[in-house]
Amino acid sequence: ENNPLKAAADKLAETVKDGDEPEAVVPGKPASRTPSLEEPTEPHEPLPPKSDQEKPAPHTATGRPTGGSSEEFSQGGAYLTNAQGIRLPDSDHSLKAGPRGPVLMQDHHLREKIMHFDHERIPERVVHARGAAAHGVFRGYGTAASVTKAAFLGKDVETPVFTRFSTVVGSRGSMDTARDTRGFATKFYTSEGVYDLVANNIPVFFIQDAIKFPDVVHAAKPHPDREIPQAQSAHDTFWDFVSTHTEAFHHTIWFMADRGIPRSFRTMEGFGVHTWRLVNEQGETTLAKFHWKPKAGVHSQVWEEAQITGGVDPDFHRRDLADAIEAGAHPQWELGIQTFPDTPEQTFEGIDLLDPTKIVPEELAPVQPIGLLTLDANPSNYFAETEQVAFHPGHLVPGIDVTDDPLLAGRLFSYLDTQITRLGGPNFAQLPINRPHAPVNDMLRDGMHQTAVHNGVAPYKPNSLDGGCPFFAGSDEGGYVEVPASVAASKKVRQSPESFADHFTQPRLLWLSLSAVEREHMISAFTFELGKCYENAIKERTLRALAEVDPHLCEQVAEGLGLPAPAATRELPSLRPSPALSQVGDKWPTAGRMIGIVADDNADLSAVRALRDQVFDGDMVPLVFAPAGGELGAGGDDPVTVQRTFATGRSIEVDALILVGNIAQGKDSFAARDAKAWSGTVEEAVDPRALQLLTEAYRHAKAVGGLTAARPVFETAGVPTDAPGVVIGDDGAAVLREIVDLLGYHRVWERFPADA
Ligand code: HDE
Repeated sequence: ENNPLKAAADKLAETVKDGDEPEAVVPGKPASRTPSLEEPTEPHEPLPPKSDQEKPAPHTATGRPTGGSSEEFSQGGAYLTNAQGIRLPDSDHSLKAGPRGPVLMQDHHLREKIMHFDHERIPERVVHARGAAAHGVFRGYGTAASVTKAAFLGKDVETPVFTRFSTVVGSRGSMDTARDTRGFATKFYTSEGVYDLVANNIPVFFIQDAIKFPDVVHAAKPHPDREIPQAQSAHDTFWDFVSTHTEAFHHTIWFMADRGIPRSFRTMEGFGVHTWRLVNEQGETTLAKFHWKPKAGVHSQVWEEAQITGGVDPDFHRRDLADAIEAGAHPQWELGIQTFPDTPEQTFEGIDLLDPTKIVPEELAPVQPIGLLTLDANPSNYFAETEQVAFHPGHLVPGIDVTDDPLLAGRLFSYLDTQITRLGGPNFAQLPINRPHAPVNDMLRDGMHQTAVHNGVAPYKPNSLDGGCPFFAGSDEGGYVEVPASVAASKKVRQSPESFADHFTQPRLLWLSLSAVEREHMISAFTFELGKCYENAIKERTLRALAEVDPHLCEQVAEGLGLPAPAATRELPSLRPSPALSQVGDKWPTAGRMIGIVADDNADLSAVRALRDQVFDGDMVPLVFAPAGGELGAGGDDPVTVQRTFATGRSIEVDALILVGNIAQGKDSFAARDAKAWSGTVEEAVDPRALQLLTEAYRHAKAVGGLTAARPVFETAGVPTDAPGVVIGDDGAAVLREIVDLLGYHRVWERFPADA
């Protein structure tokens, strides 16, 4: 009945034409394979295997089928077995000569269990080691049809995707909130094969030529002698490199801006960085840059918040992504392109499009939306999916081609190469997460970890033994045909073009485009990072570079370092700012944001309940904070579940905070004792941990509110109740309404002293 060989043979019989002897192909009997003198010319499905090439038994010892989809290879059956499917009576005790005797070498179960465990880890990615990922769907708008024939961008075409976000420098176990660039890599399982958009959350890169990648990464990674610091750029080798290699400055200034400490993966932009070449049905080409725009808006943490988060919740971004998806708040990004005419110069408004350290301001070339990404499912196994996914900028579909960007050229080599080490051989495309959803007939054979059982005798072309299979596909059959772009005839040189030479105009453009508060953050970031360096020469050299960006920036950082501020070596250009580069100013949807509600047993619980319901009604997430776990009003009619105790919760988790009571505890209460252990004092009328929640949220420019009963907490904390973004009132619903309005701007930016 369910015989795959017969099915294949039947299918072939349908496609074979008169005179092709279809009757000769019957399961269990050898197919007629009289070699013809000429290579066959008609494409058709692969020939079925010969009888002596049949696959191994189609079922495992546990009764599971061996072939086909990924699930069929994973766990099944009600009993614990070893890897060979043998059922086991015990997996807790080694085989011993008596209960206190020596362990016997013949214990093959012990040996297999430990052997497998010993090899559970694979090498982490050399960069982007720490990541989190999700499944989703991409829907094309059809708006890109005039510039690219890529099928997945067609109107309402839905393509399954897998997106992995990452930090760059830290190891797999490092914290999520380090100041760093973030990776934003998406695998599209399109009908034409896999397309990978391997992007970052910063639109430019440190270097203009891939040959320098090991240098920048060695400089950013921990020092080779002590292997510290972990996941940090704030150390001598990084700033040594950046200050001596000023083409890195544009990328560096971007991650010294708030972009280096995103609030969430959900609030990051993504950038393809390089200029790509798009091709339409007519074969016409257009140059393009890819942008991901988050529907939730671009939003970052503030520095102290990021540092606290690194300690109290190193998995902050990973948790945030998974929780949001599980709660049904599916994050979305719009994919857009900036397009430029494919002229022989490959420049736009004087910007060299092949230079990956340059942006094209959106005001000069608008980002035009071409599709929507929705992440709607968490991985079911971190290792199988997030760890084993293998991205590669060279995974391209017809309609998207490369340019001569020298950084891209090196990437096209590097990603495949690194997977061989990381995934243990060349067959990683067969891993379930990497498998294309389009048919694969690649003639690649054997190698470490080969899991396919290939049929046929002729994995070469041309052949006649396998009926000429597989066939070539030209453009008309969906083949990937490279654009016959001209290559400049020139002498071989190790040189960059003169148009790559300006390292400071665009960093200045970013500085000039930021709001006052973002500039303050950038000054603090440079001051912190350089303050962590030991060598004065490195600080002084970096200050000289900052002087080429802006005198105020340079002077402020110099003051913080206690060093003289150098002057620029040239007259600084006056530039038109690009408002699109600032994260501040827009109003964004508040769905999916977290609201902390702080209460204790003495608080008005009906107000807590009402607030919680209203937060839910606004598609946001309420988190009830209280001195102890369990329930508020326990034993009553409608107790309130506590989600965070003062011991387990910190303000960093919430976007806004509302206090319902005055959180004052009797001296003998658990809360008072716990608070004493925490702060060494119970003198304050208000629990010191509630004060900390409030002062932190206030300092981090979050909207904070309270019912009138909570006024003493604000007074004891020294938080002025008339300050921007502080809302006190008798009506909880009204307080929440104002808070939500403030949340649309992400933070109460007016609260920061900003005179930059
Ligand atoms: Fe990568 N990069 N990269 N990179 N990159 C890797 O590939 C490399 C660059 C990016 O979630 C590695 O599988 C070189 C730019 C992301 O699995 C490696 C150069 C951009 C990820 C590699 C660059 C990126 C990587 C390490 C300069 C943004 C994580 C593990 C020539 C456009 C993908 C791996 C994931 C990962 C090489 C520069 C993005 C070593 C040589 C520019 C998002 O192959």
